Amino acid sequence: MPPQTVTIGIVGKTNVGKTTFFSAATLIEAKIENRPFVTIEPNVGIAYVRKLCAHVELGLSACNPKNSVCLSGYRFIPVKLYDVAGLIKGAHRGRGLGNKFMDDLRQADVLLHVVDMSGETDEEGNPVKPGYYDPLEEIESIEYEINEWFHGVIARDWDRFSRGLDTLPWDEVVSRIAKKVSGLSIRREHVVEALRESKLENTKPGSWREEELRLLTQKLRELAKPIVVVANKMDIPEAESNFKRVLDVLKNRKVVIPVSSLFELALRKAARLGLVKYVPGDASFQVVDESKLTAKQKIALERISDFMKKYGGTGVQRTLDTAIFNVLKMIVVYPVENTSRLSDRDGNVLPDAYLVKWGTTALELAEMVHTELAKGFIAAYVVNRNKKTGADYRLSSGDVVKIVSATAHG
Ligand SMILES: Nc1nc2c(ncn2[C@@H]2O[C@H](COP(=O)(O)OP(=O)(O)OP(=O)(O)O)[C@@H](O)[C@H]2O)c(=O)[nH]1
Ligand SMILES: [Mg+2]
Repeated sequence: MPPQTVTIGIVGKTNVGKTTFFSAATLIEAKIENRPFVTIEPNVGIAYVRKLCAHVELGLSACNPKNSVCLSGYRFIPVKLYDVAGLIKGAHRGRGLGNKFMDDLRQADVLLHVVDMSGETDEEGNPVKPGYYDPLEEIESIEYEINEWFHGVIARDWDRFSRGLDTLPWDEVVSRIAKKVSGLSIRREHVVEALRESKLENTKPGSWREEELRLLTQKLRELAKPIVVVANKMDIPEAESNFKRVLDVLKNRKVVIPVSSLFELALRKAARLGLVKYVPGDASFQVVDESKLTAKQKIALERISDFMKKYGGTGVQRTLDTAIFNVLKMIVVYPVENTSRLSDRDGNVLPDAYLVKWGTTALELAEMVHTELAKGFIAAYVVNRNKKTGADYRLSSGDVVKIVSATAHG
């Protein structure tokens, strides 16, 4: 089975720009308004992560992508994006829309926490003057709500569940816990690591106190749903000093990315209308025909251009790429059939780009391409390294791989 599409969840206080970020990344029209709780039902769409295409790295003139897109030499690989309703402080006690809707994010592999860096929305998401509300307070209080949601889901029924575990061998205990939490997209390796970090290995779950269970769920959240902070609305002047302060306070504890979702959305719309040439993630864009722009459009594009010079882009693509490549440490590999043409059987050059976990082996890749291929696995030929490797070879980003198998597939 091809690798499962990675899922990214967008979370945050209400009225901070979550849906604007979602629309910018997916170009799906969704309701955006400057008031709290506009989004109620989740928006689901496809966004893309960007990596230099292997056809460029290998000096080919072009490729024929099938499961992804190639734009100006960059391969864009699809990921699933979820935009849900907003949270406010006290959501776990039922304030605002509560936090039950967060269950829509059970499948998320990573969370983007959108924060209003300008401080122009108060604790409840109501519009106020820029600089009024402290985004640092927002980062902490909303993360607390996310943790409460996560803890609530895992701790539900814990007493009854844990009672039966104390007489079982440790390995079985781990398996039972992994099964209980699997609906939150938590893998067994996350459970093993979280138990280790909470120093709960080889102890009796029935005897864990509330603090111990909390520590475990906190570690599980950090491992299975890591958070990237989206410092949004950086186009508003008041955001800049807030951003510096937030970075200073958080030091290297969190990944924080300066973003203007509003500018990215405007730019992608302008590109769609043919007014500008813009490849998402680029640090600049080109106006196609100056004479076709209205005075208003010119001013808006100039502002956007200045912003991009300052921050190296709008930050939306950078956020998605950071979440997938740096935080989840995923890599891109290209399975092929024909090693001289780097193509599939039909001659499509580098048709598929697979997003896989760092550490994935050649045999695991064979399984993703086709289970039959894996059954008859003989070797993997890594074209870009001109190297024949075995089942245990750990793939590197950009590898173009032909699986040599005794069982022909297809
Ligand atoms: N200046 C500026 N405004 C933004 C930015 N992103 C969003 N906004 C504005 O913020 C307001 C709220 O945007 P939404 O995208 O609806 O916010 P949300 O977080 O989805 O809100 P709810 O669904 O109601 O919780 C709108 O007026 C947007 O235009 C940004 O990067 N810069
Ligand atoms: Mg919304």
